[in-house]
Amino acid sequence: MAKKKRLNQGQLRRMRVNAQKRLHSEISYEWNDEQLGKSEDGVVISRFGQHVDIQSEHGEIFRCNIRRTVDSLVTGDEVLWRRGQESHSGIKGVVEAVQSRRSELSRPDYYDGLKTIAANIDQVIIVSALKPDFSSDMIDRYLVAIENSHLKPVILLNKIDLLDDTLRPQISSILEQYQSLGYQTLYASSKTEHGLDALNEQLRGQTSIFVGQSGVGKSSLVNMLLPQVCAQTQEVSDNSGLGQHTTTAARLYPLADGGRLIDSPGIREFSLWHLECDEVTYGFRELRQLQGHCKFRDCKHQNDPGCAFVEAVKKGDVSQWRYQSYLRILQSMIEKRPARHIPPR
Ligand SMILES: Nc1nc2c(ncn2[C@@H]2O[C@H](COP(=O)(O)OP(=O)(O)O)[C@@H](O)[C@H]2O)c(=O)[nH]1
Ligand SMILES: [Mg+2]
Ligand SMILES: [Zn+2]
Repeated sequence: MAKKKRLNQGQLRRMRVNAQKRLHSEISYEWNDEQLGKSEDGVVISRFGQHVDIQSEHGEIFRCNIRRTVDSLVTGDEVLWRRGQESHSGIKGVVEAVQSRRSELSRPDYYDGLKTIAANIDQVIIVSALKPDFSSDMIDRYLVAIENSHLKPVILLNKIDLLDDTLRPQISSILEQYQSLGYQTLYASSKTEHGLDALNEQLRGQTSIFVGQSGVGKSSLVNMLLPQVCAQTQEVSDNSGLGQHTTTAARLYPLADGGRLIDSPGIREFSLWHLECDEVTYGFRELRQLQGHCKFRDCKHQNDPGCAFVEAVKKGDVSQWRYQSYLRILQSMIEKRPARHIPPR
């Protein structure tokens, strides 16, 4: 077998510089006014660095570059764009303006600060599954983030084909408790297509985003709902049980009856350190209403006398596991909050 020739540092560096130059000349292509058609409405399907895929009102997709005056563009953004008379290195138009957002879902990035994942969303579907692992802590973290974004959360348990007679009652009991807190819950299996109709019903006419750990089956659910799109899915390695990172950018899929569905990249961990403690409390519906009822204003809600939270747990108004999950989130915020600003890599 021929041995691969290894490139030295200088060659590698020159390759990188040339690639950068190529990229730069593509993205910095400046359209003249006469090369462009009239302004059209469009929606951002996906963003790749300095490029963006726009869906026109007629459903066609155009890869565009972005005017410098547009400062932030994410999946779900409504834009004004113009198509070019001809394409340049695959770029077929330019985005000139972005409409103001009805809503956005963001997550904190350790290096970049708060990053918007998608815009103009109505509901966030938290997808969980027995595999890679079922974690109500993870669901709670998503709920805190979603409640603080003032979006509607829906909890979906996927891969129910994996539930056996021991696990089914345990997991159902947890989901029922979320239901009693007022959260909508759904059961599905992208393998057996169980729950397809209910999910279609839930998504009808709305803009929804799937969030959840990598490997829970978000892209498989997209394929169940829209068999023609063939979203890329990944086998979960049976050894580690860990899902791999497949989807790199959030991607929007138009639904047949007017709704939109966004598949988001696997988010390994949903940090909450951009939130204040009060906002974490706000993210727990049953604790939110108790806020301000503790005896001491600086109550830590643990051993402090006259704590309304502890009282509510004792009375059974707040479940022990949700309260413990709340304390774990507060604890993790103290441990993981970056101590100082770390400059971008
Ligand atoms: N048993 C079972 N496996 C599923 C189901 N849905 C997805 N999977 C598998 O889970 C793995 C990860 O799926 P994928 O859709 O890529 O997950 P994503 O990372 O959340 O998008 C793949 O191996 C799928 O075949 C399901 O309903 N049941
Ligand atoms: Mg995926
Ligand atoms: Zn308290």
